[in-house]
Amino acid sequence: MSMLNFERKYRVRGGTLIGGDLFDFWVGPFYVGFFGVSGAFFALLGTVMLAWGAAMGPTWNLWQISIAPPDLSYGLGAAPLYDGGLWQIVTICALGAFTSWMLREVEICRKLGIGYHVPIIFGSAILAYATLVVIRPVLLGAWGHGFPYGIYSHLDWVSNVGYQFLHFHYNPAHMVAVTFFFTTVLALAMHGGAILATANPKKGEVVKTAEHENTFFRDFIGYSIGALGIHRLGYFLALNAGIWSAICIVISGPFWTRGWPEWWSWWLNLPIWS
Ligand code: UQ1
Repeated sequence: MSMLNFERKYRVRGGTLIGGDLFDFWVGPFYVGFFGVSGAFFALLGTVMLAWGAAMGPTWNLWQISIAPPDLSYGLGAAPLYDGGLWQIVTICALGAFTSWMLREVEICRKLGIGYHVPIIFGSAILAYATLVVIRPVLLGAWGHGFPYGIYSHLDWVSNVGYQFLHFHYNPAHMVAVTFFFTTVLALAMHGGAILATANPKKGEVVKTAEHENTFFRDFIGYSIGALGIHRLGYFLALNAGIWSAICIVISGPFWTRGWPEWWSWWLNLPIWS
């Protein structure tokens, strides 16, 4: 596979966290490294476990396949393979694969001599997943509190857990998380629109530069955050979306057991009303 012209500068040796030069190689355009090998191992093993569970299950309908966690009665113990054990292995493989991917990102950052922004923000996505299937189940005392691995079944789980707290939209941390998700998407849409409009003008117009982007937003909304600023803002918004998602689910059960609408009683009970 041929190299892109900038790769000669960036495809450099070293920066590995483990294994020295042993795994410091590429397959085509892809850096491998120790964590490329471990990531492929966990991803493959986890996928095979899911397929095995599907083969044992009642359906091959892609929408209905579900690999469920153990019954609550197993607590935090290891469950039999066909009674939640597969789910436990898949969970280990998923966390192994996600963490491998993050550490491979760290190695690539070290090769490039850049900061760790990318692996750090990917870590917030891993944190949100780990909160659902490890941290919260451990705090509640049973793996059975994790969500099932299936397309419809995980949606049913979200719905059921939501109704368990009467109305999950009253969870204040959920409100914050949703707001960060929506604002992330708004900012990314504005930024994508700005970059595409600047770089791909219509036929007959010249390609424009950063000052046109600033001018557009100053004309349009009276403010431009700037080329570096928009990326810092996007990073802040996306990081917080992951973090507040983790917070909103970890407090539901371990730290608040009643309906979320009732949490707002603190407002009605303020002494200023009497
Ligand atoms: C912005 O100000 C800016 O700087 C020039 C961008 O870079 C191209 C952008 O993509 C966006 C979306 C904005 C506007 C952002 C805010 C928060 C006003």
